[in-house]
Amino acid sequence: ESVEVEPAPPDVGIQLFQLPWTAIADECETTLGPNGFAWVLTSPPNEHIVRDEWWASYQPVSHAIDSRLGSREEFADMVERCDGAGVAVIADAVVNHMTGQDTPGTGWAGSAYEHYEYPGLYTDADFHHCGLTADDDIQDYTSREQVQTCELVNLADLDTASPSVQATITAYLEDLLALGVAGFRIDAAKHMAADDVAAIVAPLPAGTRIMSEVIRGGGEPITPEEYVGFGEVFEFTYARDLTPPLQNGVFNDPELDGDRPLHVPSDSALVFVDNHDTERGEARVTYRDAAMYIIANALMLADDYGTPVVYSGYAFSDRDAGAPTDSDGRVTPVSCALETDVPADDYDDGARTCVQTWPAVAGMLEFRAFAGDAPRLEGVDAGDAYGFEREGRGVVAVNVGSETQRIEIPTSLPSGKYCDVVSGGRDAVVDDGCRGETYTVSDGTVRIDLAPQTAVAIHIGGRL
Ligand code: LM2
Ligand code: CA
Repeated sequence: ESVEVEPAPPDVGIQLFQLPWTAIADECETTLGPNGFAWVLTSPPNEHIVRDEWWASYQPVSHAIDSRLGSREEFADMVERCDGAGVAVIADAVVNHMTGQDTPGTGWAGSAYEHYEYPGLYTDADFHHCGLTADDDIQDYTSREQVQTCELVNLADLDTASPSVQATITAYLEDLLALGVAGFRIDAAKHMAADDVAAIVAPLPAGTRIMSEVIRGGGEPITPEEYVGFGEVFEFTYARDLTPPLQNGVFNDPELDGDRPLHVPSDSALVFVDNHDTERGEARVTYRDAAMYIIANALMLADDYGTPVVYSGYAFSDRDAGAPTDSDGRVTPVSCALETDVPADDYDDGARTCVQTWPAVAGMLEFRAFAGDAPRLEGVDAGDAYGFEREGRGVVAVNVGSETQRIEIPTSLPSGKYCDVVSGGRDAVVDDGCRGETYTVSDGTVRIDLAPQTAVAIHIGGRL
């Protein structure tokens, strides 16, 4: 009768958007490590133009690791402290382009630059001048040549096919590896030929994680599949597919025997509910609606497809607004407190959402640790509710409607009383009780009465 299942730390990442290195180091020790995150994705560490908007980070003026988010020393210290807490660091690598500024200037760390001149680093000959559009900007996303050799919103487009440009970019990535990072998000990867990215990362040590951002676009010739040969890719289809059921309560099981149309294979896929671009764009479910956000994250973290990346940023009403800064212009370090930063009803602009501390999120990481590689079984639909089992390991159920909904899910979990990790968080079993709700499995079924807009998740490690 007794079932012993050892939890295995899941490969789950978290993007801490525009958070300074000193604050990420604190987060690794106080929240990310304890809650079981395997890695953290930082914002770009490169020297950038001096502007208040968050997107200054995406306009490099040199490959110096010195930015509004912290110095090189602070970056190195963060990696060391995160490693000590069991959290690897993935750096956002902006290497498709340099700035989009037409007028010369001086960067955050003092480097002089012009649009196509970066002294000691790149000169005009190192850039594409595509000559395909009036201003050399990308206009037609159905043209591979435009997307990869013209300029993305005027950003000076590096000639990434050039061996010397490739070598310079590789040296930048090697510099970050020397500071201990485990890998990279390759920003705007779609705007570089897959062969160029492959050549840039080929010299890096085996095991370096390469996470290409290739936004899948209908009718576009460049696909994420082109980039899986040398690493993982962010699969934008996942969040897009997740949204309609959350809005209309009509859940359709994904192809449970492996193939999901318009998805890269599970091992190559990084999945997310939203990121810093989509929360300012296409995402319909964000921190602004905490109940639905928790449901979306619970479904993602319970799923057997892909490597989930949780997102944690700051509240904003102006899409360009940067994170709050100190008087010296550096982004203000803010720490989230474990178990106290539950989602707020309403955030002031600039307030950190601290999603890494939400008990429901921490509880779902624990669920995933127990779910391991158990397959996702066929789901059950009941009104606006839906749920599924990870075979023999756990059951998740959600109700996206405005009425309480009963759902009965067949399960091979052993009979008994289980502690819900969404309401209870991680380590919810205490002194033979549960910090959250409890649900009973009997005769191969669990019956759950789901309050409006809630999720419930029970797992094999949470039997009372
Ligand atoms: C990305 N991935 O492919 C980033 O995730 C995304 O956040 C970046 O856009 C983009 N690609 C380039 O790295 C952001 C932001 C843009 C911003 C750019 C450059 O979403 O709004 O563009 O960074 O900082 C801004 C202005 C734009 C202007 C451009 C150049 O919004 O109007 O274009 O700077 O000065 C003339
Ligand atoms: Ca390009």
